[in-house]
Amino acid sequence: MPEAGILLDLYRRMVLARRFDVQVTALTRQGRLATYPSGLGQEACEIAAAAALADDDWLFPTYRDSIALLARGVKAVEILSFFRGDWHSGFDPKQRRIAPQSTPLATQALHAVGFATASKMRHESVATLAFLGDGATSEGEAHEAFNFAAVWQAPTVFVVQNNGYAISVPFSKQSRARTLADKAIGYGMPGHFVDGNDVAAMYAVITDALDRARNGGGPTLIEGLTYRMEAHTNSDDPSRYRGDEEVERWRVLDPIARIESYLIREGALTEKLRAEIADAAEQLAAETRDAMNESPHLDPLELFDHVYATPRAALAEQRDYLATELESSEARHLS
Ligand SMILES: Cc1ncc(C[n+]2csc(CCOP(=O)(O)OP(=O)(O)O)c2C)c(N)n1
Ligand SMILES: [Mg+2]
Repeated sequence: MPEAGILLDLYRRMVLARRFDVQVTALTRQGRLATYPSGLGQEACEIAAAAALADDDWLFPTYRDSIALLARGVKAVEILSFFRGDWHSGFDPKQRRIAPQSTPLATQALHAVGFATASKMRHESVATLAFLGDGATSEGEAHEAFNFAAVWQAPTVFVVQNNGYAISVPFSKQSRARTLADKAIGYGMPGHFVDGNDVAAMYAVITDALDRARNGGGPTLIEGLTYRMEAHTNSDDPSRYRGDEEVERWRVLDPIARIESYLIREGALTEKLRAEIADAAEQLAAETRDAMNESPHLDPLELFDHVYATPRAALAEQRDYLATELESSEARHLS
């Protein structure tokens, strides 16, 4: 069991993450963001991974993992520029050592293995951690990443968040395997099936796997069994494929409530500290709201920058066409 100081830090980051997540979902309803895949209910996996990573390690996240970025220190407004429809990620990957959030399923797992292999060849002591969903494990890229990570003994930790669904497809239609962690045997790496709503367990298992990776022990596949409490994104209606009883069964296993009651029982979390953390979470929500209520100043013509070092004629033509369109629509607005 990690020591109380670490558990308190995990608890604090989970509370902030949840408040952020709830706030962002509200902002999508107000039309301030195009889309948001919520991590509500998955805080134990997300925060344990973010906290277990060393400063020099790299995180390879998916669209689902915004709260892990937050927990690793990326500013809310930088995370959200992507979900506002900006065409590139709003944060500098090198600053916090986080790759851009990947939407094409499982591609980030290959990037994590490639990056880790390069680091190993340079004799650096760096591990990479790739998040994947349960559905993503059915992609060819996941197989390629698992296989070559094991063959090359890449310092990569795969954290599969089995949240029960790939949009509307339940896990029972995704895999016949007893657990996804079992698949590790076939690739020749250790696999761990973990209660993904137990932050202490997730933190302990991920920390060990990262240490092992950094010390030349190769990759590990970790499956955290958890649940997506919200819709897939704000454009999904989960009542079409799952019942309220199932959601309520998982609500009882809420990862924040579990660690909170443990820390209170142990005397580590006082009422004063709990209130301070709640205040910090409210402040984060208010800052996020304020930042999102300002409209971004985006230049649609930026789309054409950085495509080619020397712009091609066809692209230059399209750029001119868009510039004329924008000028005339501006003129229409002004008249
Ligand atoms: C290669 C690819 N195919 C299909 C999609 C469409 N898609 C987006 S999310 C998703 C479900 C993924 O489920 P899972 O891996 O369990 O992750 P979760 O959303 O539950 O976190 C699908 C099929 C995609 N983004 N990329
Ligand atoms: Mg899933």
